[in-house]
Amino acid sequence: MPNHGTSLFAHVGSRSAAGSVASLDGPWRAIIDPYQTGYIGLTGEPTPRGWFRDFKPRTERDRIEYDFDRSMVLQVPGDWNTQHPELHYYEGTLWYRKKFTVSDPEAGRTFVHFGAVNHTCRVYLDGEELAFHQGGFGPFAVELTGRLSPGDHSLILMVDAMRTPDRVPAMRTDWFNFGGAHRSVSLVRVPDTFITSAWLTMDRDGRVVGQIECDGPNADAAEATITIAELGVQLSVPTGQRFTIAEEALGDVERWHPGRPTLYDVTFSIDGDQVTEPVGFRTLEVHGTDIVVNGEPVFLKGISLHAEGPSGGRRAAGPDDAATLLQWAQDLGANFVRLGHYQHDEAMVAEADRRGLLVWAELPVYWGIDWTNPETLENALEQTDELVLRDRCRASVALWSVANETLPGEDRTNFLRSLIDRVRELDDTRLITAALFTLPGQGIETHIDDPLGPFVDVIGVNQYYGWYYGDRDDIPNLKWSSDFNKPIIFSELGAGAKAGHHGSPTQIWTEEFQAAVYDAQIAMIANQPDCAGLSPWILKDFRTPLRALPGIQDGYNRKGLVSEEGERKLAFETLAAWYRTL
Ligand code: GCB
Repeated sequence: MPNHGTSLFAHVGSRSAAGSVASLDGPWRAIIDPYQTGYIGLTGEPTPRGWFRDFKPRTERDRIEYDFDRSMVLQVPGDWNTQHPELHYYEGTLWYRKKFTVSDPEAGRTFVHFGAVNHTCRVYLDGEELAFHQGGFGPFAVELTGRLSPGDHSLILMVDAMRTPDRVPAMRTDWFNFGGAHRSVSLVRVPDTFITSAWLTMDRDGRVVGQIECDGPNADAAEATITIAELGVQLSVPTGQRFTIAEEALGDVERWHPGRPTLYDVTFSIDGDQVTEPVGFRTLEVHGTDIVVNGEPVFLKGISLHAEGPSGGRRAAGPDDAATLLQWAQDLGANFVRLGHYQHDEAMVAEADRRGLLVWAELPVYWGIDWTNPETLENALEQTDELVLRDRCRASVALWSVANETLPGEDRTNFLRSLIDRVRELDDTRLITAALFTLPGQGIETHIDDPLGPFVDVIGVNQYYGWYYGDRDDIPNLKWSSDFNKPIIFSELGAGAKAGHHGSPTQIWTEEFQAAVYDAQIAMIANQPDCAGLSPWILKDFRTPLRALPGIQDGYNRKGLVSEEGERKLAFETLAAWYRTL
């Protein structure tokens, strides 16, 4: 079912700093509802007396078979799975309720904004359904204007994390399907006509480009001003269309560069509204098989990450988790992070901006997508909008990745081309990539001719020589080439090891085995002329139902360079030592 009643806006972070955001984070009441009893009546149709009405018995005789006030408490933001033992593997429907009190009469417009809710979410205010959203990692907002008179209000979410074949992602993922309101929820107040999205970035030719979108009665007439106080810049720009500013108009602007991130506070104003975003300016190009930032070829010394917190095997949320995880990446010597396999928290990308780390941002188009289903494509496009519109102001974001390990075929290529076209429409300044699936070559040479190659700027290659296939001793001699004369990034490689498990380098699951695979891969990658970087799999062990081996995996993918609690394995230093030499 397509999304309805939702809208997108990009500046919750900056509006929060300006004081026009009220957090709804904290304790919410929750009811587990595996049979959707709160939604479906006796006849099998949606019932108007569903639990979203938040009814209370009015007489002694009244039969109401639920009670939010006496139900379990869940913290938001947070996945539900790690908050109560009975929810650990739960993927069905769960109801959330937050009561809040409005004290002032309404002025302007109010939205409830969700950082992300996995996977589908119906939003109800005071018993009325206002919106439906599908997609577990993108932000969305629902307008509440006209509904918030002073007094108490009940905000209810019906969230369903059930995997289905038509979803994005679909049935099988090698990560845990954490359910629930796992990112912040807030009430955002804006004026009648407000800025929904303000974008400023540097394009491949060093021009500053952007677009400001407004919504409201005066949106069409709105004139916008861009102010960068630190540079003494004030410029008028039109709204609702692309504009270009010569770099010279910004005066003595210092470039944002990996490792040397300069950010400027840029204020976008229209009559009655303004947002301020930290913006960095840098060029990003591909020259043959090089990735070039600000005119210099940059080798991407990367690491992949899941959005899992630094301890406790739970969904990551907020600035503290982002800071810890990205500090670990920097301890490794990384200048690049692959934020796999879906859109990460806004705080993560903002933190990468501040730390000068380049980012690969990714859509959850992963194994087993229903390529020919138009609703699946429609939802993938909605998720594309959410990904790009939220973060296209962030200098750190260098690559938009449209897919991971999808099997070549015409339907797949058509689907992914639609996503690529949409990304380019929203942001033609960054590089587009996809992590391609490669199978072991016939011998030591692998030539990539995936039909998606012509449509991306950078070829991502996931390969697991020395782990799923291939002889470790052959790895240093492997050769990689493609039809496309484009940069290749080894977007995945790695091996599993249980932290603290030691033995010989030939003994699987030991730290020594993992480190030996890294040694061999490093020897190989150092000699690949087309390779512009790597993001080995993965920074930290992460939860996944696919990994069952007792005593070793226990529900975790063990390819982390650190354990799920952050203990470093030997391979951490193997990779760090190589990165220090580059
Ligand atoms: C892959 C997938 C990744 C898995 C990894 C693994 O190719 O892209 O999601 O977790 O392999 O560990 O097998």
